[in-house]
Amino acid sequence: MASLIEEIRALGTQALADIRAAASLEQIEQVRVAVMGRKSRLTQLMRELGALSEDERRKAGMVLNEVKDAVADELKKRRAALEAAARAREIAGQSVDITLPGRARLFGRRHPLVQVRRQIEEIFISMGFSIALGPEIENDFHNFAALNFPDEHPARDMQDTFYLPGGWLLRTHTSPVQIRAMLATTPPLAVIAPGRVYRADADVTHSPQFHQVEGLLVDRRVTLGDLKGVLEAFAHRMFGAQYQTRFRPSFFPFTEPSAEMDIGCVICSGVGCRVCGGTGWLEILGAGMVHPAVFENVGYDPEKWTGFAFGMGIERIAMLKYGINDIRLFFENDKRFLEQF
Ligand code: FA5
Repeated sequence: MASLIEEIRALGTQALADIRAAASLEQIEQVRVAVMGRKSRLTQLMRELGALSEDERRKAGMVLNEVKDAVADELKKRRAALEAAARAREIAGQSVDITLPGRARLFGRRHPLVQVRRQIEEIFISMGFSIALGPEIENDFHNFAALNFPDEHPARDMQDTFYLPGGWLLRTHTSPVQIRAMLATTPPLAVIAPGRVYRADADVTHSPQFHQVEGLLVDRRVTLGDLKGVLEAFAHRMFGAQYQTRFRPSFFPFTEPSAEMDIGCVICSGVGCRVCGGTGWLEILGAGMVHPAVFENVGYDPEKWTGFAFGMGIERIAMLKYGINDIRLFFENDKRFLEQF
């Protein structure tokens, strides 16, 4: 009998040691089965109690119950401790390392032509011009006739027109927006018209589809001096005040007199290089005083109203500003090119 109680106590001591030594939830479950399971020695001893005398059964039963309670208690404590440790490890594994450098985000950019167009718009808007728009598919009246291009006049050959069926054409310049703006309102007015235009023309500085910005100002007693002042201010803001400008006589059917404006070569600063053909000057736009015939075509009295107009290629301005030598770069969507702006 004494040896039975000793065995029970020894089993208990061993079980408690095994429980404390369990290092994981799996191990603690193995220990539980080993010490309390149906096939364990403790369970077997429980069954064997029946064979003892009543007195012995009571004494041994008491010890057995004590040991079982202690073992169950220890199992519960150890399991709770292991679960807490496992949870702590899981949380530690999930923690955010705030010292890691962030992942760089890729940002898109505005196309260089859009950037230049917006700069041009901002400059003229700051001078009081507003933006006017017109369709890319035009008729002969707006693109040519109202702009004083006579029928069969060779001036039409200056602009290699894409004709469409039904008398339509792809506008060859933004000047038709002048006509639309004047037909839509009464003077005074000051508008710029940015937009896409088309010509059957392609080499390193000419593209079949390109962009222009038109300008038109109509008021009383507008002079060539006003035109020069506005365009010079524009050139200085666009390229920098260090560049000189000059006006050369030119011809457009819709302006009289007509001029082309040059700025000092942005590459060689006027010394003469390949880009400016050795002249030291770069042409940046066409301009002139609105031809009286154009005013008549839109119902404005040329005795009462005067005005100036100008037109420039956005690609050309962008190429000069950024030193780009091939117009096709704007349209190839090569990221290495576009990322530079
Ligand atoms: C005109 O188109 C006139 N409408 C400009 C104007 C407006 C003059 C108002 C007077 C008053 P021009 O054909 O020169 O003019 O074209 C103007 C600019 O467009 C040129 O200086 C050039 O920079 C640009 N350009 C012309 N053709 C192309 C092309 N195929 N590709 C890229 N840019 C072009």
